Amino acid sequence: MSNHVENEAKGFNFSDIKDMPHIVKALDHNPKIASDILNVIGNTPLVKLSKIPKSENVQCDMYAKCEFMNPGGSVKDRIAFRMVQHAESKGILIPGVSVIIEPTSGNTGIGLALAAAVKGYRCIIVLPEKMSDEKVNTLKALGAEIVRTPTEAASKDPDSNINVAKRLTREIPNSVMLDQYNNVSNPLAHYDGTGEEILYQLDGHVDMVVIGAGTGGTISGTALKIKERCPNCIVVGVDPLGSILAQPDAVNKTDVKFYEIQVEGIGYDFVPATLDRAVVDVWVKTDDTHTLNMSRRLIREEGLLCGGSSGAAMWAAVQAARALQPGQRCVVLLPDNIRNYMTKFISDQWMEARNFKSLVTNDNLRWWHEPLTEDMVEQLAVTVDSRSSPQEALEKLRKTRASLLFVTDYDTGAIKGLFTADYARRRLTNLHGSFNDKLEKFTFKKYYKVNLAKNPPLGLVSRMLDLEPFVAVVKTDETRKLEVPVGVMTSHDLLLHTLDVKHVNGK
Ligand code: P1T
Repeated sequence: MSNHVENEAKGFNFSDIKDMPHIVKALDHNPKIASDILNVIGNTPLVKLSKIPKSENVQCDMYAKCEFMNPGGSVKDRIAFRMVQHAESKGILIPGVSVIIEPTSGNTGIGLALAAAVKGYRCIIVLPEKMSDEKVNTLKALGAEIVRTPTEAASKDPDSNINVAKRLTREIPNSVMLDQYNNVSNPLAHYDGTGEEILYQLDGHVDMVVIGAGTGGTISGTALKIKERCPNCIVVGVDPLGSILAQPDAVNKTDVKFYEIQVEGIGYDFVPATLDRAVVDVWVKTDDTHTLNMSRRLIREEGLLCGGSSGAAMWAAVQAARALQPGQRCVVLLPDNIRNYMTKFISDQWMEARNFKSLVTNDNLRWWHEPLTEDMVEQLAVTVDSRSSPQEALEKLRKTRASLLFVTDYDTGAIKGLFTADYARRRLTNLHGSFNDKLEKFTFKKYYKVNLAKNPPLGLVSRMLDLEPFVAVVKTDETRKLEVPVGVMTSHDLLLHTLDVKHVNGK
């Protein structure tokens, strides 16, 4: 059997969607017993929202489509199962023989790994470093193999998850990339499933739907179906700052480049074939702070155990739904579940360390709000130039007895990341690294950092130390307009300072 990338070029038109082959589940009942877990996908609850609409002055009725209640934990179970069913029906996928390979931000991967576990496929999931370890652990538990790619790689780069998956598909015998970005089964799953269900649940009466866009399959398929029966329904697309999916119009003037999107699953630097921008009436741009705080409110106030992109959709829905009248109906789709983010936005420390939430007060400790100053940093920075080898870096770490090295760019002096013994060990033991690799591969980028120019409170340093054993201290070099290393703070350094030097009584 030859290797296969489904729909390498876009092989469909959205205008033909009505005439494509359809699979619609019974909407009015669930069978008493499901033949396997894949047949439980879909038919998710629609839940009326109460507290948030009221406190945000929304007059219309708001409903949450709870996609996080799918068996794999997300809306993407629908398309994973549908793509597998379709490929099997065409003889492209053969259980026990074919290898499923897919680039994903994780949830499509979980859906595919679920199908692969039930049906007996080897499954390789290619996902950027940014995506949570919780997703990776779920994937591994389902038996998938994981390949991680650099978050900063643009979709066109050879190192992007899409291009790495394509390369693996060429190299691994009997492999198939179902390609959610070009596969018509992606929007079709929502046209037949999500859209049909919402119409059924609201007796054919929908005035607005608000849906985030990644591949665009959810918004395109759902909205095309709903507009067939409710032509006046307003379709609101949700796109994070820094992404280019929203069409340029007045609403998007706020778009910024180089914005690091923490929210997983939505936003891209290219427009996938599975996104029908013509079906979207309005785009709302979202930022991480509003988004993640809204996800926390959905959990805390409405009891909906959802993920980050759900907060983006809800925040956008609140803005858009203020235009609706009492009695009108707005549906907001909540794509994935809390489990994916237990160590991320669910954690107060994680939110505070990134400034998404203000620092918790700790009135018992007088030093909590005092700023960290340069003289408090006892472990001064040791640097290693980015052209060095991992072996040289390790040698330097050993000789200087530093906790870590700052890896700096040879030409500019800019900080590229950290070299730590712990990350070097993990690279070698768990990530197939070798000391013949470039230092880049051994450079740890997800570290916690404070800039002295911003007068970081010691409490913030302490909250960061709850998450990682080291906090990198930097300052801004005004002439070169770049951050330069100062040193490192550990719990030991913080305690020494706060107990001995400042407040001898321990407070
Ligand atoms: O791909 P789309 O149908 O537009 O759904 C967007 C989306 C929203 N929220 C979350 C949490 C998601 O995971 C996604 C899309 N996810 C993938 C593209 C993926 O590979 O998992």
